[in-house]
Amino acid sequence: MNDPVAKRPVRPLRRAAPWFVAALLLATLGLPAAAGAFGHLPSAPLVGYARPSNFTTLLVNMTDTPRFAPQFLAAPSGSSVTFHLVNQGSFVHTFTLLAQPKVLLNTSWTPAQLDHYFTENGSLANVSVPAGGQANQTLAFNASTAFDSFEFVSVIPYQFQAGMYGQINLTSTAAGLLTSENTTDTYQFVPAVLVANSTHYPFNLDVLVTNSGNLGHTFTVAGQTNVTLTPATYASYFVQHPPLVNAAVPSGAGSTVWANFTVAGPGVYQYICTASGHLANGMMGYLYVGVAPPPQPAPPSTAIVESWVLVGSGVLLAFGILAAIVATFAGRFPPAPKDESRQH
Ligand SMILES: [Cu+2]
Repeated sequence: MNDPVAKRPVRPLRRAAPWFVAALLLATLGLPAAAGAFGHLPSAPLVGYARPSNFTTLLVNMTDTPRFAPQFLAAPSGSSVTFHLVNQGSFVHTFTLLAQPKVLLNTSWTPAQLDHYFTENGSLANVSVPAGGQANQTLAFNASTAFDSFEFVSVIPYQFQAGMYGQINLTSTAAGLLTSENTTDTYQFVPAVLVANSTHYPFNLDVLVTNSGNLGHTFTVAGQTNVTLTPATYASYFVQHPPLVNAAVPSGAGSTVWANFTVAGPGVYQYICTASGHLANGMMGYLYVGVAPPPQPAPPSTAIVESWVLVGSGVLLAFGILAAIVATFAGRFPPAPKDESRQH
């Protein structure tokens, strides 16, 4: 048998493989850090600016209670809105959207009176969804609908009368009038600073409040500007000055509530959670309307960690490439052990 080392084909890629694997592993370690950094990049007020694109999809569940869930929807005017209708019940329901803005139908009407209204006034949409079924209805709301609210009802006899109605609020296309807020089990609003700017007053502000923990909370906004509420004073204050909105955030992770309210004028509005003991634990924030918020501390940056990881990956990768090149031109390094049992 000839010298097995000389005969063995050089496999530069296999030789370099450990370096590539190491580089890949290190790069993989770096990716979550990078993703985390991106997730935290916007400082607190900017999180509130998260807006739907020009194409908004709104999920509307239909139940046998009978209810629309959620009951209140919001979308920017000047956008194309797709209502994704899901009938979760075992009865047929309709999504019948009024053509007239700012009109609320009378729940004491008979089914015949309700039908008569739509015969006379038409509708923007009238979709019947069978039990367990789904449907999509897309409508374009042009910019002139800003600050309009359209009611939708189910026209199946006695469903509207029993409470199956809701509203879609069209916000302005101006930034900041549709915003979002989260509640946590550590008694925090995230962000604790909301910013809204409007070209006119009063205006409607729609805040989607999402429960990021499990505890129930409230999103309660003081009715006056520049008021500082404390655990000892807020209850009596709200008796004197009703809050702009007092939205109950249901318990359970991921539950949501729309806090839709009207802001009369610019200023700083404090918002708090009125659940017992939560404000005492610091559960409050400030809504800056037409007023610049104080500068926010920069979020802790993971950029240094990332660049080290990326440089490390690069170095390992370079070693791998170098090993491959060396192996290609110089054969195996180091030489294979001369172990006869491993030859074939
Ligand atoms: Cu709370």
